[in-house]
Amino acid sequence: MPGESPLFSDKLHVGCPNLGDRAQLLARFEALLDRRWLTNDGPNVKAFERELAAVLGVKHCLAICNATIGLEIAIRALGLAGEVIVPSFTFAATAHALAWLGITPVFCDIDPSTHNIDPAAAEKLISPRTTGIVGVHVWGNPCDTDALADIARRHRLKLLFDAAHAFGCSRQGEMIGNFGDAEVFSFHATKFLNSGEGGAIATNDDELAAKIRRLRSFGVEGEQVSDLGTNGKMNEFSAAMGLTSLESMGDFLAQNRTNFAAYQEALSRVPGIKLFVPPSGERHNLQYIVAEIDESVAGNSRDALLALLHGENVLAKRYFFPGCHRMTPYRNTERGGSLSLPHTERLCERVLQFPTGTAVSTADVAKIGEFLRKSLARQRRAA
Ligand code: T4K
Repeated sequence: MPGESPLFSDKLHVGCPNLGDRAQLLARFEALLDRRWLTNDGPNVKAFERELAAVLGVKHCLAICNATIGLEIAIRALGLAGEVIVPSFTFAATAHALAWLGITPVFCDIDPSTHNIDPAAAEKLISPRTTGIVGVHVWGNPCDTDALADIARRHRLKLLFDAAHAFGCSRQGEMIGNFGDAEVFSFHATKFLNSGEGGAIATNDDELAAKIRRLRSFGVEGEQVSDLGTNGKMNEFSAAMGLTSLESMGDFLAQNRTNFAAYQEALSRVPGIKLFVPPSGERHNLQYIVAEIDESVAGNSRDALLALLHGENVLAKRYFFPGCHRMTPYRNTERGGSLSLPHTERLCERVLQFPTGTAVSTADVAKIGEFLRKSLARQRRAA
């Protein structure tokens, strides 16, 4: 309420970093300083890659400086060109990675029940210039990998997954990291598992892995420069952070699970706010608490709710507003602004993410729920 102190004295963020054991991290920093080996395939990077591959059950997992560069490297390694089909409902980085390489992102609508690319809609967008599909496992919920793989096979397209949100998630019991030609994870500070900045490309294809390895290090092979590469290497500090985060992954997950249950309970009493529930029977990191706001029931638009929450220091987010096809770099292109993607556009107006992770307690969640319940009820009575 205006004039009153906010619900929380400190800001509650979506994406406040999960931190592993501080003493262990500092010990790793000391050791890498003592070794004077700071980057270029150092022992922390090698260990991080081994551990990641073991967790995912994948043959190759190559650490990268961030997922955006990871996507660019994977796109180049797969030889994508011309047009690539991608959902508009994703973080700008997915589309940018394509456009940055001179490829036209062809924006596709989503299945509103999963928030992921709609395979049938994707198939309709295939043209003679199409070379691939980039699916995004939005909020860590797996895409329909079978349908997309079938389309890719029939049309001889490459299939890449942006798995930035999906570390530790599974589809039909198989860990994300094993689908398509390759999958790209993000270990950015805001992610379930973080290395400060960082990412990884997972693949079961030996040849592709060898190419990715060259491309992330200037295209160098031995003393020769064999490919047009870039610098996508992860440094030893990030890998130390990643290794330390991996050791605490169980604690991160436990907190996310408890918070998710608390949100389920708290939001069930708030009409018009529907929590997005991930598929049951799968592994899921629950790093995003996602809700859809039905204005006609809640009595508030999503943006009005956002302002209300921000006033109380609950810094909810509205990923991925307004949808890539309506963002400045794309909206005036042939494939952008004139496009109608009804499910994407509707979701972009309704979706909201709430804070979770190890910096958020179940008591915080209960307070947020109670605040929403009371404020919206008061507003409904006044209307
Ligand atoms: N593909 C997808 C589908 C993605 O979602 C992303 C990134 C990528 C690809 C590319 O991955 P990377 O190249 O980043 O590895 C954030 C993240 O920066 C971005 O990594 C993430 N997705 C995206 C969904 O969220 P912003 O613009 O929301 O970041 P920012 O700085 O506003 O931070 C979010 C909240 O977290 C803030 O309220 C503050 C808090 N925060 C942030 C940082 C960095 C902290 O409390 N501590 C911190 O250290 O994009």
